[in-house]
Amino acid sequence: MPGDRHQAFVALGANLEDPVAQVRAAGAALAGLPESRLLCLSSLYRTAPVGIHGQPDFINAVAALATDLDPAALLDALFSIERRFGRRREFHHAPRTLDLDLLLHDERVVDSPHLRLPHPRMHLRAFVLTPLLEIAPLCRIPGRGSAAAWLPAVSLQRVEKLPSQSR
Ligand code: PH2
Ligand code: MG
Ligand code: MG
Repeated sequence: MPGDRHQAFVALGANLEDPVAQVRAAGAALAGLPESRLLCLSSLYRTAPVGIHGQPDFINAVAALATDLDPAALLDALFSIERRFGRRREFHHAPRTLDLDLLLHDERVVDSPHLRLPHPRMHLRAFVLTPLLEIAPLCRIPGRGSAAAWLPAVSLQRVEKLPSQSR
């Protein structure tokens, strides 16, 4: 089967221009990644912005992929989807039509200027942990242990699951 070499998790986020539609369409785009299969897409969540002020709520989700792509190739493919969705990198944390973040690639630990794995802030973000744990309740983050153990630390971050008809 294509994509059976590795398992990867990707965070999806958007807070501009009908973000629910953006995240749904991004899920479909992930299903079209080369040498990969979309295993699962979480529910969509409406979430309060974290680390930034004065921006609209985000819509977030997490996808599980089986992939033959190495982390660098997968990251390139994610950037090219972001570009297709009109993402412009105006400034750090600018509002975005679509943000795709590589969270985990097997149990790999990578610390390069272009890519850090696991994603260095994933364990501190309810908008990542909640959808991740929905689809992978036993997920472990290399160097940080069980993802579920970090949830109490982020319980003040607002995360609201959208009813399935609006997904
Ligand atoms: N992404 C960020 C910063 N803050 N907050 C929420 N709720 N959702 C995000 O996707 C998000 C954020 C940087 O990429
Ligand atoms: Mg991000
Ligand atoms: Mg990003």
